Amino acid sequence: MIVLHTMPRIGWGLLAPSPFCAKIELILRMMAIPHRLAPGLSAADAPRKKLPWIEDGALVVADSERIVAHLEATRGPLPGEARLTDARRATLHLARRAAEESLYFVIVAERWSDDAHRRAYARDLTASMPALARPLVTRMAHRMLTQQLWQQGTGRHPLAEALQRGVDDIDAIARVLGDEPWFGGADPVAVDAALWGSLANIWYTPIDGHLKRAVAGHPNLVGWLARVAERYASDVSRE
Ligand SMILES: N[C@@H](CCC(=O)N[C@@H](CS)C(=O)NCC(=O)O)C(=O)O
Repeated sequence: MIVLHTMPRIGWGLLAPSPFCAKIELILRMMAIPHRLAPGLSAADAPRKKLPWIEDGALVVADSERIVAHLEATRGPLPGEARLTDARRATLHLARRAAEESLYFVIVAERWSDDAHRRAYARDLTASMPALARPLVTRMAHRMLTQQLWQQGTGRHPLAEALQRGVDDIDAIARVLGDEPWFGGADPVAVDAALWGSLANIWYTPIDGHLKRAVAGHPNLVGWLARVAERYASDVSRE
């Protein structure tokens, strides 16, 4: 049984309020691999100091990209992978990179740079904690993420400009999906899990911001988000 160290569920129809954690729980569901969740907010014990990571028997695997590669190598890839052309596989690789190395930081900026958004997000993220700890955890997370955004570069742009970069990523990802039901075409592939982790973390959050409006402008993405949720995450509370 795989143990998935992940961020705690906070509702909203999300498997996890982290694109990378949601991606790995979703791929485990898509591959029908038995697993149990070990939720927590701290990455201090994680082998690479980031969530998610997994234990597969005695083996520890960190980083969502490495985890997917490990699952595919040990359990076999999803059937749809074999039907991808090399060109399509390359396009999906780039779309996933855009989501995880560019859009991700804009999601964080939208959540944490705007006061109203930060309050809404932090309230639900810390809801299960003792009341006294909540403001402290919120302040620490805000400080850490503000530093990360600055060091990565997204935080050096005015928020409106950063958001536009995220909107451009979303527009491009919508074009990659086109009229297909899945990013894999007729069948879902691992990139569906990765992109759902990112886009569901925009679509299902209680933040009515630029990024959600950008997703709403693409009916193909909205339909695909619902398709994934219905097939693989219908048990997750929307509260
Ligand atoms: N490249 C990593 C990124 C994981 C990541 O950024 N995780 C965030 C949560 S969304 C984290 O653990 N942040 C804690 C920290 O930076 O201390 C992956 O694909 O797993």
